[in-house]
Amino acid sequence: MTKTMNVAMIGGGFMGKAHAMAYASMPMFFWPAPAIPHRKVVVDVDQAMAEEARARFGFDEASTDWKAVVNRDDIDVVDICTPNNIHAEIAIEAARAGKHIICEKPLSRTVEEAVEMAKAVAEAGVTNMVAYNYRRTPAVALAKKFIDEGRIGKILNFRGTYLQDWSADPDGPLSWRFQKKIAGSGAIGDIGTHVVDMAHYLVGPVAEVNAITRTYVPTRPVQSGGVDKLGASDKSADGPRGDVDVDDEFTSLLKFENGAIGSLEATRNGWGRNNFITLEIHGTKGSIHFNYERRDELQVYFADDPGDARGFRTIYTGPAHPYGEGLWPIPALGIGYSETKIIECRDFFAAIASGEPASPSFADGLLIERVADALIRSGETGAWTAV
Ligand code: SOE
Repeated sequence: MTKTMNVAMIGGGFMGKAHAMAYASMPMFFWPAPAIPHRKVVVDVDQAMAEEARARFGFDEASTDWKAVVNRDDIDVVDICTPNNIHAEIAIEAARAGKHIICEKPLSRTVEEAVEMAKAVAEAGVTNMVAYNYRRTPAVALAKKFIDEGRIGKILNFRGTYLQDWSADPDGPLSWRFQKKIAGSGAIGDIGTHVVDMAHYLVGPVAEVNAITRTYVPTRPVQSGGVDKLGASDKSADGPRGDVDVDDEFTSLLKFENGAIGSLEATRNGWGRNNFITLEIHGTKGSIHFNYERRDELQVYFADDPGDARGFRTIYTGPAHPYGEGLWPIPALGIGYSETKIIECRDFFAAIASGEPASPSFADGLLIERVADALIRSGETGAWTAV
């Protein structure tokens, strides 16, 4: 009999929507499911928002008191979908209460917070995961399989980008994502860390970075209402403006511990790019290319193909590939953002059920914070900076 586990979700915004959909759909895709997540309580900043999230996302109860909820005996899992500034406080309280924890990315604003979070979950012995979902795109997991099988040989170079344009308009609202005290950093923490996670997953730990960081838009219109407004949908250019004190964009060179080299860049100001996450990896025996905007496809080149057949081939992911057993029955029917979150949910509950560590864990999230911190410091000094 599959166990039902009660989830308390803290934060009912964009990420709350993605996680709630995953809780509902995960057993529909992956059966037998490792557990049945039950949407027990959702917490938001005021009663009206919490009640709206409850009704919309299918939770039994709404609350505004995360501390009380996290300490309830009938809660098994705490899901942190809040802005970054309260990840640490909630996670540490939840760990002390013995709850399994999934936390949205980035794990924290600073390395210091991440150290405390990793320590708290290790001491409590609870399952812990950071929601870096893109590594769970089947094509990225297929790239990992080919790398682990040695199909592209020893990795020599990793080139990663994450380009978006939702903040290219200087009159786009001052989301919390532009405020250091809430976000910790800008493009580095918000989207660059996704690519660092995939670099760690596919290549190995980053050892040293050299970064250039830029803030192009120093002030933005203060946004109205309590809900984060990504992008320019709520323009109020004539209203008061507040300071942006994080990076808009960075570009960097990388050295990996295993000797591979590479580059990583991210921006939310790159007009025309939406969720342009690209990975290009070459090794001694072949190459891999992935672009999230064509996420059903993995481009691979194997140097050991016969000379007259060499060339990049396109593999459309489907039942023969990672996670294919639970997803759709025909290749290229379409992987979406939701599917990546459903797989993440399956892997998180599978880790709880098996007692094996989840991945990426808070300890992995801490390593990513160390890279983010090195990128910020290198951006300030211009020097090669050890992680
Ligand atoms: C905004 O840049 C954002 O919502 C990120 O915070 C997410 O992590 C990314 O998946 C989509 O874009």
